[in-house]
Amino acid sequence: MMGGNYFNDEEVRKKLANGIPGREIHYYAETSSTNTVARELAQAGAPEGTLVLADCQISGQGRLNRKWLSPSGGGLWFTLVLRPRMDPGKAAQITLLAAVATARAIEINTGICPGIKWPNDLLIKGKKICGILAEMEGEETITHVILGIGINANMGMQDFSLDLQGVATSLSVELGHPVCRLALLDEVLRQFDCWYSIWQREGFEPIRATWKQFNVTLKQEVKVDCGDEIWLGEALDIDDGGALVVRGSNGIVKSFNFGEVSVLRYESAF
Ligand code: BT5
Repeated sequence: MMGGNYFNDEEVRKKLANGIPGREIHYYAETSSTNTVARELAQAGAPEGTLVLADCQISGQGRLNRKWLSPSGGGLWFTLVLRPRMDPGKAAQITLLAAVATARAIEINTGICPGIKWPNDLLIKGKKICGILAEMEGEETITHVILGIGINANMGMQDFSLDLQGVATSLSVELGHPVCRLALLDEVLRQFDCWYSIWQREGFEPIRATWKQFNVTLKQEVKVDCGDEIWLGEALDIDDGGALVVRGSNGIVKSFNFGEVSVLRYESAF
């Protein structure tokens, strides 16, 4: 059963405005994908921090054209428009930053401490609870980053398709009761704003250190799919840019950037 605490437009504005004054909020009962809407708003000049939230996404997106299941009442499906002032090479760090902020918010809000699987999955007992999709626009300078976050808050097991039932979970399944999605969103936004300003001020190192505390990928045997090549090895570290450093079974150490690869499998540490 999903939570039944459906969003109400006025409540969204009232609750979230308390935390972050002046944030532009666009709420939809139903939309295609909050990333698509946010991209259009960003191209039309929406300010940094603009939030697009939907109760239901008809065509929620994962990476590499994969689909993200986002039914009404089941979760938090939202996107932030960001305008970081930095070179495009560093913008990918936003994925790790968002993972840290979301993991921390879930821990504060529910008491459950999720693990972060590099680069963009949050897991509970090895099952996916949250996915992050950061899309960057601009070449020499970044015009904007579209940061989409999906959190399975109140999905019941029967709300997942059969192929997801073994690999996905929700906060309500893990807790045994529904969560208040708006209170959780409020905490995610607070954490995100906090970590985002740390990142702009101090760079990636504080994010990297906290990411490592939540991580469930390092010291694991991983299988990295680079499209034309599969790499097997041990995940050693993330480097100072956020790339995953893997020692292959042939002894060669190689770094992998997000967007190019995903860790397909790891032995759960739980
Ligand atoms: C992701 O992609 O994990 C990024 C998901 C981002 C979703 C948010 S929701 C708000 C915003 N608007 C959007 O349209 N998207 C963002 P990836 O690592 O490629 O994982 C996708 C895979 O996760 C799918 O192929 C499924 O196997 C699985 N999946 C789909 N829906 C899921 C769900 N609700 N919970 C857990 N796993 C899911």
